[in-house]
Amino acid sequence: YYNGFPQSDRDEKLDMVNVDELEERVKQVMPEGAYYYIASGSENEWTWRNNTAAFNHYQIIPRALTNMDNPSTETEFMGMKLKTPIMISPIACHGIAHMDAEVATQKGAAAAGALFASSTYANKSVEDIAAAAPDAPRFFQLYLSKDWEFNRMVFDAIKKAGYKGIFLTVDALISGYREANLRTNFTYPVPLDFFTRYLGGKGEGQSVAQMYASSAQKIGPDDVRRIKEESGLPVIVKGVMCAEDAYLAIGAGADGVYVTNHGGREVDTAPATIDVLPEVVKAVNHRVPVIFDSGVRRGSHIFKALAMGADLVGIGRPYLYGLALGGAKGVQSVIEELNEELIINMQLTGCKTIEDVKHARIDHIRYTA
Ligand code: FNR
Ligand code: LAC
Repeated sequence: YYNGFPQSDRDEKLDMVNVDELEERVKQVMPEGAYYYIASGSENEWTWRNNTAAFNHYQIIPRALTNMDNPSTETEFMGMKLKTPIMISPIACHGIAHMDAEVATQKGAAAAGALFASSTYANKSVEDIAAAAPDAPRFFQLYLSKDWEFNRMVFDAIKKAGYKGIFLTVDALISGYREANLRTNFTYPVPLDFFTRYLGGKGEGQSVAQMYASSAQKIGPDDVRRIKEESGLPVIVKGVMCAEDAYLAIGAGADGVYVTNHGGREVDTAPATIDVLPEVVKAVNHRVPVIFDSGVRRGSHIFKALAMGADLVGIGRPYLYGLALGGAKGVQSVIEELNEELIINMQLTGCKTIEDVKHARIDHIRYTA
């Protein structure tokens, strides 16, 4: 419990047939406000739902007679060796799921050999997160503050904590219209470290709107340049949904482009991310790495995103459910479940390596007449 808010203290591997079933299991054990903060989208939730459904717009072409077995999901990203191309997307306030919050998530991601990204609005400090897995690959997701003293303090803290780069989130400078949070009057029940440490204020009791208000709403290419200069870290722009923003990001010196619609929590009726991935990949034209997320619930979804141009594929909600149900081992279980499904798809398409997957054939669905 934190201040009367119930938190899981579990640390156990999870049995599951698929990751989707975890959502229902979490609903049984998590306070309503916290559950619907996670399991909801903006406005009519069209994008939230279609992020997953849209994967059916693309077909994996099976391959046989390939003389291939024992596929491997090992991959490399910006010099970091990973056991899987599955990445932990940044999510605020892991303390609504587990008492060890981002420390447990980092442990689970490290055990699965996956890149972990912690949110500006984490409960645990970047120092505690790093101490949980000192040598593990880790990125920091930045909500740029209006206060550049805050920004500089963050850059200093994350560099000292061994973070390898920054995901600069540009698509959520205010919250989408999320009715679930209004109905439950959701506020963060567990203090957010950077609020407590740098921004003043207690941390808990912040509403999502207040949290966003503390960050900058006005953001542009010059900010990308300035963050790169002042942090000295690679900067990947998170929230690119069109060619125009890919050109702007790369033109500003971005070291990568992260295609996402924030899991359907921002602009409702924005396209599913898988449907815009081809446009962005074409615009990027192999100049920098591409990261993809939103709606990923199957190994086949990961396969498709990789084959359509992504270098890493992030998951959000599923690992938070794993955290709530099983702590660090629960997070590891979710990543490994999806990785197992990816391996099956690799075997059945003759893809021995992730490089092979990146060259696999995907057809836009043949609509029956
Ligand atoms: C998020 N996301 C997010 N993104 C970000 O850049 N900073 C953040 O603090 C958060 N916080 C956050 C909280 C919750 C509860 C959710 C569900 C999502 C977005 C996240 O990084 C990612 O883009 C989506 O979660 C991916 O979609 P799926 O996999 O959750 O469908
Ligand atoms: C959200 C913010 C924290 O989506 O990005 O809730």
